[in-house]
Amino acid sequence: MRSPVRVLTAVPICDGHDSAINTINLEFIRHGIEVVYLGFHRYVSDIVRAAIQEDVAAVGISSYNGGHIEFFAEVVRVLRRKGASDIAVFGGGGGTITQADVKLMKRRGVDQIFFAGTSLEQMADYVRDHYGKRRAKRSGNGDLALARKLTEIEEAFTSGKKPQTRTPARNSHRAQVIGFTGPGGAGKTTLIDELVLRFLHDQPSGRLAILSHDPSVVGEGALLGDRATMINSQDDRIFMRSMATRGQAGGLSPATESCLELLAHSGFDYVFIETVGTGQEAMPFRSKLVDQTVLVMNPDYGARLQLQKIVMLDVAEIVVVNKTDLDRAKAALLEIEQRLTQNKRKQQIVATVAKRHRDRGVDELYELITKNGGTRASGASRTAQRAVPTAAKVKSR
Ligand code: B12
Repeated sequence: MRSPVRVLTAVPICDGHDSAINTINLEFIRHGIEVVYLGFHRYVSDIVRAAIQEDVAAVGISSYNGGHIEFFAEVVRVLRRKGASDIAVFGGGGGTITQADVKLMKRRGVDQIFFAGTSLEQMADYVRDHYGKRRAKRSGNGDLALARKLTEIEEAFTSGKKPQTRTPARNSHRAQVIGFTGPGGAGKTTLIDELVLRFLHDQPSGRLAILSHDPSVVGEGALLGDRATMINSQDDRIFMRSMATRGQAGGLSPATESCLELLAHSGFDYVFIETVGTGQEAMPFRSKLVDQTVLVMNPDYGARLQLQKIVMLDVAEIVVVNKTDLDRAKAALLEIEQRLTQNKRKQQIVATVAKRHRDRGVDELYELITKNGGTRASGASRTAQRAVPTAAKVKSR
């Protein structure tokens, strides 16, 4: 079995027309394509960086506000300059792109432009027929080569082979790996992006990798949309890779462990791994996979009894109650604290409002993750501990 075709889609800088690309993304997914969506109002440099890191076969741009001749050509030019000329550039913009414009754009290396009236099916077929070829190996040590190695690992799993990965040297640097999990809608992606912002300020020469997951069925398409939320993470010091679960239940993909092993030994200071939104029974990180586990919860989990059923509350080193600006937050913090006390382990609770700029709870979480050298709880003998905010402290914020 072959891996699905992967493309990146985006809307250029100063352009908020995203309704066309949203429709096209959904049609691509329906046709078995994995779509990494970067969002609207995006710079050329962000598009090229994302295309390289995600190792997509092509970049699809939807442009309505003019400037398309220069913008598309610049994406082609920068891709070539970075050694990624095998990534094709295509797109559309309804009646704002004329036949004469397209002639010029093609001369500058754009592969294809679709005019108003083209059916969604025709465009999806074009992508599958033209961008589905197996990619050649890339040598070197940079992001370009790393991204291709990750693709090779994913492809090996899809075709049922175990990937050939080299065992890292004993004393080679290994990144701190932090696993983030929790139910859908708890705010994991926004929280990670805020932590990345703090990392970029705090560690001016450090590098961090993100491995982010979205759900998909075997052989089907997927919308890999975390980049559209992770605005701060679109930075040269951040390597981000979006993965579809490709049929595996539990929050991760069959290839996650091997990809993580590679990333952890690729010179990054940290690797943040984000699962898809998980259910009560999920325990996505086996002990050797991550150094610390962060469970991100929404205060609206229902009745208190529900907490007894969430397995990750027994396992996570840090429990984040996000969205503590919601009415139920104070009660949720008390209930979760009591639930953790039963475990008699060294677990921490942090209250955050990740969507709020400069949130103190996110600052505290960043400190916990980076400065304390980990909070790994090793035995049942430790007492439950709430180092960070109490419900009362949250109220006073
Ligand atoms: C919907 C729309 C809006 C909505 C946008 C909603 C949203 N979130 O996207 C609203 C009302 C908000 C809006 C606002 C504005 N709009 Co407006 N808008 C349109 C409109 C009516 C439709 C565009 C669209 O979505 N088409 C649907 C797509 C699916 O079909 P299509 O365009 O025919 O595209 C085909 C192919 O090109 C292909 N395609 C398109 N993109 C891609 C990408 C890929 C990867 C692929 C493979 C294919 C592909 O798919 C289709 C296949 O049939 C057009 C007019 C028009 N009829 O085109 C104006 C239009 C684009 N808007 C225009 C303008 C001026 C504006 C505003 C600046 C108005 C203002 N003064 O405030 C603002 C700017 C908004 C912003 N922030 O950037 C102008 C642009 C003029 C120009 N560039 O010279 C247009 C052309 C209207 C006009 N005739 O004046 N707009």
